[in-house]
Amino acid sequence: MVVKFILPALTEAKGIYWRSIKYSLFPPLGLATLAGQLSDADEAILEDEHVQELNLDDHPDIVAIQVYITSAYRAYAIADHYRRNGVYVVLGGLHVTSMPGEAEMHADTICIGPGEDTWPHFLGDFRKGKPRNRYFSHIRSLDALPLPRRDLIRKDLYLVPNSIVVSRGCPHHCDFCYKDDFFKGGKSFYVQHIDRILAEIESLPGRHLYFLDDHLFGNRRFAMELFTALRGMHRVWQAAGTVSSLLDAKLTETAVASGLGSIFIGFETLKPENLSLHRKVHNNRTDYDLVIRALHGYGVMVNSSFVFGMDADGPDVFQKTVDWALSRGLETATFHILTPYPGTRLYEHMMAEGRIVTQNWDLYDTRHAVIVPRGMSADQLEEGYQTAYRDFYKFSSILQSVATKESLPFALRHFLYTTGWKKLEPFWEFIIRKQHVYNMVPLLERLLSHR
Ligand code: B12
Ligand code: SF4
Repeated sequence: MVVKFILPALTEAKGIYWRSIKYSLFPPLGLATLAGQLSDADEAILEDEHVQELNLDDHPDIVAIQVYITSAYRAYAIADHYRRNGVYVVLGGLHVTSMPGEAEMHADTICIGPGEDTWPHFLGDFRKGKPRNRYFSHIRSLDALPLPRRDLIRKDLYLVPNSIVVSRGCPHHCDFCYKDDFFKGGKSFYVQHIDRILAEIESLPGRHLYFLDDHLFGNRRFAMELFTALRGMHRVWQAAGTVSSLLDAKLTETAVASGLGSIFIGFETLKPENLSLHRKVHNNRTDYDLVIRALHGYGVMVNSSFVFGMDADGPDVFQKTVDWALSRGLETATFHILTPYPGTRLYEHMMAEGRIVTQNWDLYDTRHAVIVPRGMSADQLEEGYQTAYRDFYKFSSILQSVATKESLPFALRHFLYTTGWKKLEPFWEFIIRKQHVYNMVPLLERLLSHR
């Protein structure tokens, strides 16, 4: 049986915000994970539209498509095309889970929730000639999961082929997050066995790892065990954690000793009232400085993330946030406009208040105001968002931020990391076109391991 896995391009990948490096970072790990569950007799094909042209003229037995909210329309068009040609189409992923009624109009089968149990269940039924229209995920365990089929991934097309996920979900319940809806009907935070993780890591070449887990530090015992085991493996790695978890000195020190080079933190907002409004209770505003100082003290770079347009935000939020981030020497920042994803509590809440202005999913890319904000107009919100990006990544701003670093090597590293990420677009374009992006990994490793 021939099974084709497709990751359709996000809207942005075809539009004015296209940044080739952003979409040449991570391979389609979710689909490679599903491919790992095929039998040896099956043939698997994996195509990622962010980095390659799709071949839509083939006729596999099954096409399995991953649907994100901002790739939904593209995914549906691909699905419709294959179905017209008589190919069996299965859709799954985040958007299918939050909008099953919409997705099933474009599929023979939809899978709701994580795919580790629904996908093999579907495959078994398909082989018997009796596939169902819908599969719901109930069993939440990663214990018997085969390794992802990394051989299907064109390693040369990605800067971070060594991305890895060792848990699913998160112990928290922020009201704007996809996770409570996605994992409903079962556990919403679970981890893999350490031995299984180490075996996967052993199989990854080079030193760099990027843990794509929502919250790698979310289960302290597990994280301690993992970081301790990683210590002897000479790796350098990046991941995401929360403010409160990273204040745990023992845990963070163990992470650093095992190769932590930079950490993604969702600070989201500088206003405590916004934090409690959105149930981001594990972020204590008074801890922000403490955690940044501690991480910089260990030589760990901070990739920060902020959301604009929460109810307590006024038109001054953009400048204040940028000024604060620069004064704290944060190495990178991503900014987002508050976006209520269907299925979240935020979505229900905004719907009930009549504040959702469009259901054009292409606009749910966190760059557009799809809600009526409280403290400013939608135009102010979109303009402020653009200004924040421009102001944070101006050369003068980068130098201001770099100047907060206490030693020359840290200042130099900060400069190279930030400019490399945001100021070298033509360079990345060239490297990606020539298919040399993977050759840049040693440089990234050096930047991350330099303390
Ligand atoms: C890597 C990543 C990216 C990469 C995507 C590259 C890629 N190859 O996928 C990049 C950097 C490009 C990216 C961009 C964005 N991202 Co992003 N990203 C992630 C991240 C951190 C990891 C994805 C991953 O690999 N997960 C691990 C694998 C194992 O899980 P999975 O892919 O979901 O697959 C499983 C299931 O979904 C299911 N499944 C999936 N497909 C299918 C298909 C079938 C047939 C079946 C049966 C099952 C199935 O089975 C798989 C195994 O369980 C997630 C967070 C997360 N934890 O998932 C956010 C996340 C997906 N991103 C998110 C967002 C908001 C964005 C941005 C909009 C942010 C921004 N403004 O920049 C942009 C998109 C820009 C745009 N215009 O659309 C949100 C999505 C919200 C939503 N409801 O869609 C998430 C959930 C983060 C969050 N916590 O809010 N992102
Ligand atoms: S901490 Fe992050 S992953 Fe966890 S619920 Fe909040 S936003 Fe989602």
